[in-house]
Amino acid sequence: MSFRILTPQEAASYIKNEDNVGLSGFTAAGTPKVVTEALAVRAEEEHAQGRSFKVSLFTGASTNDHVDGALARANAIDRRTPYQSHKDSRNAINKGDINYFDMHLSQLTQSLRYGFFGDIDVAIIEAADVTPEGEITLGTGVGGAPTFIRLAKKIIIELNKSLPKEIKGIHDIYEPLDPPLRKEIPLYKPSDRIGSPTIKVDPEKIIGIVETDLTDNVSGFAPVDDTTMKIGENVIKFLKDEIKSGRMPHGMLPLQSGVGNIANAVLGCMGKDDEFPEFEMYTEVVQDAVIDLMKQGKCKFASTCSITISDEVMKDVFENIEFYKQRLVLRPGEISNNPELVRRLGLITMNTALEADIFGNINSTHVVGTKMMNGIGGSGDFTRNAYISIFSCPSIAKGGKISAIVPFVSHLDHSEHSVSVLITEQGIADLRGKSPRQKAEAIIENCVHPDYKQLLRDYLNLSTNKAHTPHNLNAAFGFHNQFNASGDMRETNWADYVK
Ligand code: 0RQ
Repeated sequence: MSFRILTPQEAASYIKNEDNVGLSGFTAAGTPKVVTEALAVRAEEEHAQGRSFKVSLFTGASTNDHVDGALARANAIDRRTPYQSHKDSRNAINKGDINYFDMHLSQLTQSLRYGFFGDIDVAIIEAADVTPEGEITLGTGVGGAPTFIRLAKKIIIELNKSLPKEIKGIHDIYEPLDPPLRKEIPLYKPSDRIGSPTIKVDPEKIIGIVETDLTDNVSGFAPVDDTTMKIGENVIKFLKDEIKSGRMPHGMLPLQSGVGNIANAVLGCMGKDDEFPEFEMYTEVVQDAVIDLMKQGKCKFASTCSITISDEVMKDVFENIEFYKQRLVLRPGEISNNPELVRRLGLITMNTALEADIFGNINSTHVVGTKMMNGIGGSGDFTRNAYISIFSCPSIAKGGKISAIVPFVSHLDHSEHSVSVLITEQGIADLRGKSPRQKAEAIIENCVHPDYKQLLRDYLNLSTNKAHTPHNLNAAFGFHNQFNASGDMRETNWADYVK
């Protein structure tokens, strides 16, 4: 059948107040760009007439300014899951205007298939191509698109002319059966293909096509500075020691890397180190640094959910798409982040902590215990099931007023049981095989900033009784209380807590 060409405004008019809307993509990659802008305008018009208009938004991960930015500014989001990282949606979440529930990315689509959050009314899908028979070739990110497309009552396609049709073949679409019928997912190495390059859907469900040529417009990274460089070097040192000591089978296991400046810097350091071996990745996001590593021949293959790269690097990928199709596969988030596969493949996972405590617990999400930053994203999917799980972060934030390492995390995302190694620019704390007291000593001596070492050594001695985990529960949030009171954790005085 031939599809109607719609304007973004016409497409947005099919979306109703209180609808559940699913969007393709993962990060800015593969995420729709024009219909949500029109939806934001429509919401503002409805609000001006005194009518309520909000939708619930389900995505693969974070999105772009056209989605979380525009819809948050228009106060058009009711529920939001599983991950966001836009400053406007973050502010709306923390004000209570958006009901955000933070989920492990791999779990969203199964939860939707079981109906935990209601039906998917509309799916907005960015595509490189769609045939009259309803065969869709996605763009640079997959996320939850296969499930959103199958469950949605109506589908709007954003056909993006900036995507080459030759991208077809880079995707590997596989949706597992749900429990109790699920079988083993038959993937044994990062480059295995187990699904289909396209998604087939009843063309009757496609209500129309909106044409666009907007690019993903992924923002660049902060240049590598002294701190991120040292973190990168420490991660590489740790991994090279593992190889030398024979604790890393087959030379190197597949790597997973989180998103952001630190992750990009760590990967950049791998490229500069001639002794670092060739490797493969099984990850959810490929950033600019990975494309460089592929060109160098250092990264042999990457399985991912999205290619989240700057427009300049994307141009190179599109111009040499056949080269990259041999080295990249794009999978749904449910497969890129699948715990069964993470455990089977033996991933080395590298994620960033917002805050860690001296016992190895990690807070990835909450600023000073209460304000949402982004969300847990895929970090839990990977960390809990890793062969070795590494967390890294700068030892201090906000010019030293915040120690990223505290007595007790103010929110817990990854418990000490799932964290193998903590790395800052100060050094490496290998936590494997250590008791809580031994972990605390390793973290304080190797990872904590000099300004905070003595304060944390003193904290360990505040424990009121002999205990396996020597906390003083009155003082456990002393750093946070001090930050809230004076804006500088260095001014913490333990005497205030042990009077
Ligand atoms: O604030 O931007 O105002 O300067 O937090 O910190 O050091 O630039 O690190 O950009 O890599 O983000 C954990 C948020 C780190 C991210 C987090 C302030 C600091 C700065 C950012 P400014 P950095 P990054 C794969 C895996 C969870 C999801 C995940 C994240 C800002 O990595 O969201 O891992 N992870 N997904 O100043 C208060 C502290 C702080 C602090 C830093 N202790 N207290 N503020 N900051 N430490 C990706 C996906 O799942 C898609």
